Amino acid sequence: MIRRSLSVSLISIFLLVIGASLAGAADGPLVKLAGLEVTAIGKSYRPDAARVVVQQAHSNSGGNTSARNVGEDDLDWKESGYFQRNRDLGQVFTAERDFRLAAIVLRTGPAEAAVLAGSPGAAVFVQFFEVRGEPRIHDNGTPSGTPATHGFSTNHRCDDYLTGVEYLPWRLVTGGKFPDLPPTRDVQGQPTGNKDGCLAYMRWRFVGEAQPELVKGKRYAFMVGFQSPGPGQGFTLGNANAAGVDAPPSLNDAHDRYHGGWGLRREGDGTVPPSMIPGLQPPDDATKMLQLRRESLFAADDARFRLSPTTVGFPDVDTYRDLEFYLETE
Ligand SMILES: [Ca+2]
Repeated sequence: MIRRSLSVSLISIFLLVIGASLAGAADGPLVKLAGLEVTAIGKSYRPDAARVVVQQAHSNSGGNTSARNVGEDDLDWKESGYFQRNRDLGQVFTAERDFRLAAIVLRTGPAEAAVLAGSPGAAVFVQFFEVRGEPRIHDNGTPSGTPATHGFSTNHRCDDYLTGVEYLPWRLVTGGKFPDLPPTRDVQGQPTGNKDGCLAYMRWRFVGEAQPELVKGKRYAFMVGFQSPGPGQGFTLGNANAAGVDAPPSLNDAHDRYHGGWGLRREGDGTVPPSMIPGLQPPDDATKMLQLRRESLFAADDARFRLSPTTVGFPDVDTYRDLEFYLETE
């Protein structure tokens, strides 16, 4: 299991090593389309072999892999020195044949943060990217059995990340609302005890022109999130994560559940690494507060959707992660 054990000096060294230039804006058209409809389809889902072209059908039994978008006054302070960043989540996949994508089936996560109180009815989007290049694991060379260099995990895999690929913004599909799943936490952030929103399948369906035509052999990515900030907007996605595995870095070993892609995120304004000012409370200094808040909120308008996704995290848990997902044709 990944354990957060903070070591500020090690983090500083790591930050110097990886530099601050991993995240950036990506060129490419950003076609905006309405035509997203999101529905909850129950706790069981049997993929129809005639309609499902690509799938990763496994979710871990624990963990909160969260997408969220809250306003600046609702950001959650972490004692390690930052406001928890707003985040979109996604997945790279490979089109195994030419097809027109009608829907993505996703599953909420198993644990308590599956559906936060502000999620049902909130406007959501799906963004598509074309993915160019060949992924290479930037292996920091941390020996197996020793902690990640940044100190955020006891696992050696968690300071790796991917290079060698570009994510070109392609289409942004809006018009959907998060489905009416019962919240697993209430407006105060306390558990409701209702598990109906955990491990629940959702179909994110595209209507008409919003259905992308995908080309055999090409890599793409989809990313989902809340369009605008709002209180209590957060949900988790079920996924298979091999970041905690004690094995050499690999994107296609037996621990990886889907060799055609990997997990992705977009966090805050994209600053990598994020600024951190450890403390029980946020700093008093207004300038520092402004900076910390700005880094944790999404950029306005198109700047957010033009920000390149990344696998880099603290720890990096996306490189070795695949969402549970099913790509359906009509
Ligand atoms: Ca994978």
